[in-house]
Amino acid sequence: MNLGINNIGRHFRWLTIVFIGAQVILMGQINYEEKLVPDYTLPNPLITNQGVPINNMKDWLEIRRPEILQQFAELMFGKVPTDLSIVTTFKQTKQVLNAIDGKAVLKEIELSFSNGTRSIEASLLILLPINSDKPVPLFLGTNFYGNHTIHKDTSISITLNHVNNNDELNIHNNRADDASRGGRAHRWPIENILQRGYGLGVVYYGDIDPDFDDGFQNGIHPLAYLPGQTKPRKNEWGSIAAWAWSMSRIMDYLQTDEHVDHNRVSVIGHSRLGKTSLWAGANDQRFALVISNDSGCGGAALSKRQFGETIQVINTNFPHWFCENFKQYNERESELPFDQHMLLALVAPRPLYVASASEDQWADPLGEYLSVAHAGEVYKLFKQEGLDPSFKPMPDQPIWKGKLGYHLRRGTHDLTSYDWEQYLNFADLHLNKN
Ligand code: GTR
Repeated sequence: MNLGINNIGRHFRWLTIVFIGAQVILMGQINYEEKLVPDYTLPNPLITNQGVPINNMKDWLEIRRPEILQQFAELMFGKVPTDLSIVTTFKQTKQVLNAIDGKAVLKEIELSFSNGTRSIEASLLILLPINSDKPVPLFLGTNFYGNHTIHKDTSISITLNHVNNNDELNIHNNRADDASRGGRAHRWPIENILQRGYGLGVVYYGDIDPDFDDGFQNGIHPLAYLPGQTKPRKNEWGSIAAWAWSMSRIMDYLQTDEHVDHNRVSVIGHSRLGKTSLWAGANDQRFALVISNDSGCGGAALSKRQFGETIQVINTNFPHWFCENFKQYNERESELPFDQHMLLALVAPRPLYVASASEDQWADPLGEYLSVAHAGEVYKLFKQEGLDPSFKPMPDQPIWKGKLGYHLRRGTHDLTSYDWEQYLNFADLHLNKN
């Protein structure tokens, strides 16, 4: 079995140090026992930092929501630099009228990010149902190994940027080629998505910022440096915030695409990219539906439970994901002025779906459910039903109340057609597809 760096933590339970090549992976002391979860108090999303209760939608939207958003930006994901001088331009580089075995119109849009002296390019792949005569709702997602991995269709371009090696996908020397075409197709049931009347947009996250710790020398970050600056400030964007920011730039493009109904765009991501979709959806209210698949620590899971992956472990193994300020909470979860239920609450009153997998204890499925349930307090302000925190979700029995959806899929850490089936049904219900 090839565990790969990203899966190692799922297989070791106690203090473990693993050597992979030159890299040391610290797993820390991982708790998987419910009875060992420490006593914790969740901050109330409906009380301001000054202790003022929030009891109406207006005060939530105008006072408390910006306050929470600011805290997550400042202390966890990192702010997009305020003096950002990156200009994003879009250019359609390809159109194929009968892609995906004649089921889709395929477009590729080149996104170019430039600060005037330096630029990087990313490729947005858009697939639209072949016979749609009106703008379609669309799922927008990020992928781990390149757009060409989501389907074997040879018209999909292969990224020239750094790709993390993966033996199963035949990716070596950090370069992708034809050998990995369709290698992640099981995560993207494209035919079903198209057949249900939805479009799909995907971007390879490494086009925006390669996913390894290089001190922020490659990808989008250096484009924002002021003269003499060599890394983001302590409160400035890590990689997740950069990936999420790019989702918003893609949304800028989608607003100009007459084939896409930009009022019905759902943002979706799995695992670290589920953390990304949550942060994108929290920041950008143009996303009509926000979906987090197995996002775990730093995503939907409550940090203060310290169940499965912890802040210290994630910051050690992936020092580039969050901002420098977040490291002060390593082994200090109790001092965090927020928890992840407040990140989810930032999506309110828009529909939100969180999913877990029963064998993905590393991501703390119960902590993910509780997070949605506690975010419900804010949805209630909008006269929406919430989920009951004392309820124990059962595998393969989705729980939907009001604008909130949750399921615990039986199985391992993955994005499967079962997950997608729920997301499509939920989108049908909430995005009023006709
Ligand atoms: C893991 C990491 C998780 C999750 C996952 C993934 O190793 O610890 O937080 O993000 O990677 O993205 O696949």
